[in-house]
Formats: sequence, C-alpha cells, structure tokens
Amino acid sequence: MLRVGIVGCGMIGKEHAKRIQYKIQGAEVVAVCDVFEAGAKAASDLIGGVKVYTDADALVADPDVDAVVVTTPGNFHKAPILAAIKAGKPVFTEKPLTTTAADCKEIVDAEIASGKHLVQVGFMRRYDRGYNQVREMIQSGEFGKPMILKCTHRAESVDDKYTTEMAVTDTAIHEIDVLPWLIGDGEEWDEVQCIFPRQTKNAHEGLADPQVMIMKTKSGVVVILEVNVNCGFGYDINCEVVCEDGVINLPCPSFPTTRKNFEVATAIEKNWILRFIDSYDVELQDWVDCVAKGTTGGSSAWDGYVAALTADALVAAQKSGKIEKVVTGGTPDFYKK
Ligand code: ISE
Repeated sequence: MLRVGIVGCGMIGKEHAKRIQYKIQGAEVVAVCDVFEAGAKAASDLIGGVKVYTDADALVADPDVDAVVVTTPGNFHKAPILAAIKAGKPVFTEKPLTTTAADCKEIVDAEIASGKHLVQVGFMRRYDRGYNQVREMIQSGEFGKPMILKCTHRAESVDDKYTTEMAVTDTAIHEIDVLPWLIGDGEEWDEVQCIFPRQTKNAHEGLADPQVMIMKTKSGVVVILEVNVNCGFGYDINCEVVCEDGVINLPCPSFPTTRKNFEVATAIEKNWILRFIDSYDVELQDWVDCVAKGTTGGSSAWDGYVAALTADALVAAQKSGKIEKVVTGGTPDFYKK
C-alpha cells in the first residue's frame, strides 16, 4: 500500500484526498499539510483523520510518507517538489509544474541529477477517454495526417482574481500540453500568436476575454484555440481535428437529449471538476500503479517545463501582438521515450 502525503488542502487537494482514500486502489492518505492548519484539519476530517502538518518539509520527511501529492497554488509547487526529489520520494503535482519556466528547469535538473523518474504532472486531459479515442484514431492513419485543430476552452465565468495572463498559464496550458501529445509522438510547438477579438461585456474590468490563440507545431499543424472564460452557458471543451482524409471531433460528455416545448436540448457540463472527473480518477490510479513499478506516467517534469516555456511565448505574444517562437533546446536523453 502506497502511503501518500498531500501538500495543499484547498479545493483540488481535498478532492484528491477523498479520491485517493476512497476510490484509488493500492494507496492511502496518511498525512495532509496546509499552511492554514484549519484547512489541513478539515481535509484530514474528510478522510477519517490522518496526520496534520503545517510544514511541507516535515510532511515530506515523515518516514510514514512514501510519496507526495502537491496541490498548493501553482506558485508554491516548487519547494515541496524539490524536497520530495531530494528525499527520493515520487511526487504527483497538480498542473502547472510551476508558474515559471526557470523554476520548472530547476525541477528538471534536480530530477535528472537524482537519476530517477520521480515527477508526474497532473495534466489530466491525457487520461480523458475522448482525447485518447481521438489520439488512437489519428494514430491509426485512417484519416490521413492532421492539418488544422479548431478548439474551444470555454468557462461559464471566472472570479476577479483571474487575469489576462491566466488565460494562458492557467487555462490554455491544458491545450498546450495535450495537443502535441494528441497529434502524435514527437510533435512539438514551433510558434504562437494571440489575437484579441471584440471583447465580451461579461468580463471583469482589466481582463481581456475572449482571446484567440494560434499555435503552429514543428510539423506544420495549425491550432486555433478560442479561450472564452465568461461565456455564461457552461464549461465547453471542443476539439475538431481536420485531417487529410476526414474530420475527427472530440466527444462531449454524454447527457440525454430531450425534446420538450418545441425544443431539442442537451446539457453542457457546469465546470472542469465535473467535466474531467473520470480523467482525474484514471490519472491518479495510473500514478499509483506507475509508482509501484518505479516509473511515472502522463506528463513528465520535462513536459511541464516545455508547457511553461510555451506559455511564456504565448504571454509574450499577448503583449507584442506578434508571432513568438517556442525554443526548448531539445529533449534531454533522460526524458526520451
Ligand atoms: C483550472 O485551474 C483548470 O485547470 C481547468 O481545467 C481550466 O479549464 C480552468 O480554466 C482553470 O482555471
């Protein structure tokens, strides 16, 4: 049984604590940590009472903790991840790996120096059934080569703390990670651009919304991504892959279609927690299974670093209005599959 310690007891921390304690096979939560003791206690109570820490280093050092899950806000990910690597303990971190490419690089260097694959980044879309079906269809070659991807990342609304940059670093970061993986092994981003169309009346003061991000891969696939986080009608993720010999659409969650009052209607999911609930389950089960085999699955620390570099280029493109290049310097042998 893998004994897990969770660092960060906010919303997603509590979700993962319950998930690991009650759904995932082969793992149990033995400790939780939050700088706010009340938050850690609340998380502990949710899962039947486990050790409570307010100091992440102490949780990581606890001999009863075999592996660490990091669910603090992204700008606090680096320290507990580095501590886990130093202790030789596997670590699953929520996305993003960290909020700056420089911090991600530090983690990559520390992992390489440790000689062990210890870090998995929680880009849960790689575990979504629909994305996996689309990936398999592309890989089958039956549709020819992908050429254009038309994607939407829409949310009902965002709070006042959400910024123009977060449309990239918090929201589009999912497409940044999942789309090269979806298109095919070895695919990488080449250049990115951001355009601001007519702005919605529903966004708070200072937030640019919607945004259209245009990204091109090294093999020439063009992605047109609409980020629209105050759409008002629900959480709406779409991805249409235009290939040489046909078109593939990402399946939407299946809701019944109803007919009433002269209308045909199908519900749209309310938020990301519900839309990707199954993906989170599959993702954490895979992490636990991989740890048992001494490996990692999903997105690696290198993938997290490349996502952060691409996000930096997109944020630069938001400001410059120009096409910006993504430069990674090539995958180190340690991360080559
Ligand atoms: C949130 O943090 C997520 O990760 C969601 O998947 C994304 O859709 C949302 O925009 C983010 O704020």
